[in-house]
Amino acid sequence: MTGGGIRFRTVKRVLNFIDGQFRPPCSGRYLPNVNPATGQVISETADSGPEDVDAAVSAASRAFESWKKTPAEERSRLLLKVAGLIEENFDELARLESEDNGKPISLARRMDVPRAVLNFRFFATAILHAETPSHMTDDRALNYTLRQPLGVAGLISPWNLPLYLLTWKIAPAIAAGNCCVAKPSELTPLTADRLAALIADAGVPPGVVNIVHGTGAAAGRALTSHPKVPLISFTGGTKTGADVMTHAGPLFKKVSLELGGKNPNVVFADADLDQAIATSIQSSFANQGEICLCGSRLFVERKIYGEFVDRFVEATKKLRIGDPQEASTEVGALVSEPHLRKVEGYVALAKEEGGEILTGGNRPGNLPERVRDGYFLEPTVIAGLDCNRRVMQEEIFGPVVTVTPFDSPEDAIAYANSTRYGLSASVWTRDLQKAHRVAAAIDSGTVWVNTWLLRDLRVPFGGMKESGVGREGGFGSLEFFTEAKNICVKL
Ligand code: TXE
Repeated sequence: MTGGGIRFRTVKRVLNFIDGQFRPPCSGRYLPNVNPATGQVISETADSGPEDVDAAVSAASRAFESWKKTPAEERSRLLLKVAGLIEENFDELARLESEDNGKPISLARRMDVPRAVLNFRFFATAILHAETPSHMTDDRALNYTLRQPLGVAGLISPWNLPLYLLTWKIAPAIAAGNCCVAKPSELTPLTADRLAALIADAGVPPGVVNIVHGTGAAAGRALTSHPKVPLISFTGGTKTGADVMTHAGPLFKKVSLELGGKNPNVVFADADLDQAIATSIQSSFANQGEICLCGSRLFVERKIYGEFVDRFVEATKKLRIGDPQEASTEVGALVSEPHLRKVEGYVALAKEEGGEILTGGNRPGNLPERVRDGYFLEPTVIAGLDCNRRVMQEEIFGPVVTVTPFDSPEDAIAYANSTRYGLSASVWTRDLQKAHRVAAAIDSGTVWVNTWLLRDLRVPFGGMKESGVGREGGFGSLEFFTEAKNICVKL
């Protein structure tokens, strides 16, 4: 609506969720939230600071007194209710995730929302099967170990898999009997906002889950440095992880960090090439390459390098890039304009470093009208770079993959391990012995053999080197979100 040259437009305001109520931020300020596929502001997000975080921590501390005593069966019932409500609101959540992040709606439907449901179901049922270890000290004493919740968990999540990663933290935190204050990414607040309403609808008591929106520098840091938050679970960039440690360390918080990756994808000549190529297309470009587990460095045995690269480039060119809301779209928009510029900067750097762009590297020219101003980049394949080049060393986090030939398993292992990251890797071969040997030698928290992103929620998940600290997943998550207390009874 326009009037006298002034443009009025009302957009939704995303408020904080504290003590079971939606509340405006103390500052009264809001951050614009942009749909990256259109460049349009679609909502405004509470720009919270320490006062809001403090109010959320107080609410969580109060709620903890009764939540920690709530029987596991009742906690389980409430978490299952949340899972059911996410399922009932499946379509809306998938749409919101796609609009907020730029990802294809097909991916949100296939991955993000189903995984959010699963996260709640998995931990809701896991707590019903937890065991209490005991140790007999000959005939002198009986030891048994209680696992008790810590209190208020601080949960900081990123923008690439907003609902998926937020629920990966909230579900185990509250299943274990903690209350929490979650800080979603300021770039993608919409599904967190919807989840807050569903949590209230499910009957989870006020204060058990609190969500504070805002920037990392203000709201995030207020959480990592809050003295009454004894535990931080963080997923995000490695640089930000260092800042989290700087603030949480002196307060001796329990910290779990899931950080960046520069994951190798090693293809031996004896691999099933059809499968290796089809899956490598996914591992390179799914979610526009904005998944910490994406394989951004492809190493291919020299004997098949030419054939592999030809077929891989061919398949890359066929990827359908376009309006994320279209069911057939395979590659959507990058999350923000600054992020697009960062990724484009790496394409330019690759050329300076002597790399050859085999395909992609540009903003696509033939986008539909609705998304013409969005932050799109063609899926890009780069060859000819040495492993020590910056493009081969730094996390780009976009639809950009490098391809490099290797001659022996030893070379492949050395190349794979040549970065400061160690999150995940894929190895493609039909030789079982080689698969085991190479997988054991690669420095990363997860190694997939002849597959990618196949996740069993029971297994330990996390990174080596600068990809993180600690492991979550299965009972590992429940261990992280509880404190062990040994009780020794003299017999
Ligand atoms: O993430 P940030 P950014 C990588 C990727 C990307 C880079 C930077 O390479 O290009 O990180 O992305 C909150 N104290 N990954 O800057 O800043 C922030 O508000 C406390 C990998 O967008 O790490 C958000 O909620 N919190 C990754 C969350 O941290 C702070 C996913 C993550 O944002 C904070 C995303 C602070 N000082 C990016 N500063 C993965 N591992 O999956 C920011 N935050």
